Amino acid sequence: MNKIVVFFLTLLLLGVTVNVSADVIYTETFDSGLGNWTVEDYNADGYTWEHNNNPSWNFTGGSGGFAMADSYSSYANDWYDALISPVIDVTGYSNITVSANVSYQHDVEDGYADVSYSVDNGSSWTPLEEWTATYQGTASWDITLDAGSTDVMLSFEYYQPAWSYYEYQVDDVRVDGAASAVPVPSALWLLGAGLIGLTGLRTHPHEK
Ligand SMILES: [Ca+2]
Ligand SMILES: [Ca+2]
Repeated sequence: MNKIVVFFLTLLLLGVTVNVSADVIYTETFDSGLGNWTVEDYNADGYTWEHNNNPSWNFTGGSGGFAMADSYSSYANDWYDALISPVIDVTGYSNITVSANVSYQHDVEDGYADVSYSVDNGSSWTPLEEWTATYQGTASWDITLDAGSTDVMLSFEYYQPAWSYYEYQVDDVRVDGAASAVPVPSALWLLGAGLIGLTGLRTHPHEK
């Protein structure tokens, strides 16, 4: 095969291999606690998100432990509370997808369960979802990050202006992304590897 053709086929193969990779960036199953997630008790009543380790109470479609803002058991008069992720490093990724298993059972007028994200360490939040009707199961959202964004945070917020027979549950939070184009140093390294390979091909016949 013509050496030039081999050279460009090699580059093409390397390029395709690098650009199609999709990775799991982050997962949290809440099976052994809330991990390094934090809670915000916005209405400051002492009732807020907590870990629950009773799988028979997990109505999200997930398994094992989960996070829950539990109106029913607490008997709290109202809820305004958020479950907030740690900073998730998404440097080098694009096409970010967030997914989670959730259970929100709506029975209080004006109550809602929402999902939002922040790219500025929690200073401001962008809505992804706001459920004002019962929703149970897997949900996912695509996030388009501005160029230069390096991290995201997630917030699951529960608002109930009265006691509810139900609750808001979250399990199996996952962040996926596609690896961005290869940085220049890596591209040069791959190019170098390709050239070494070609050199080997060219010199092989002379070794006999
Ligand atoms: Ca779980
Ligand atoms: Ca509260």
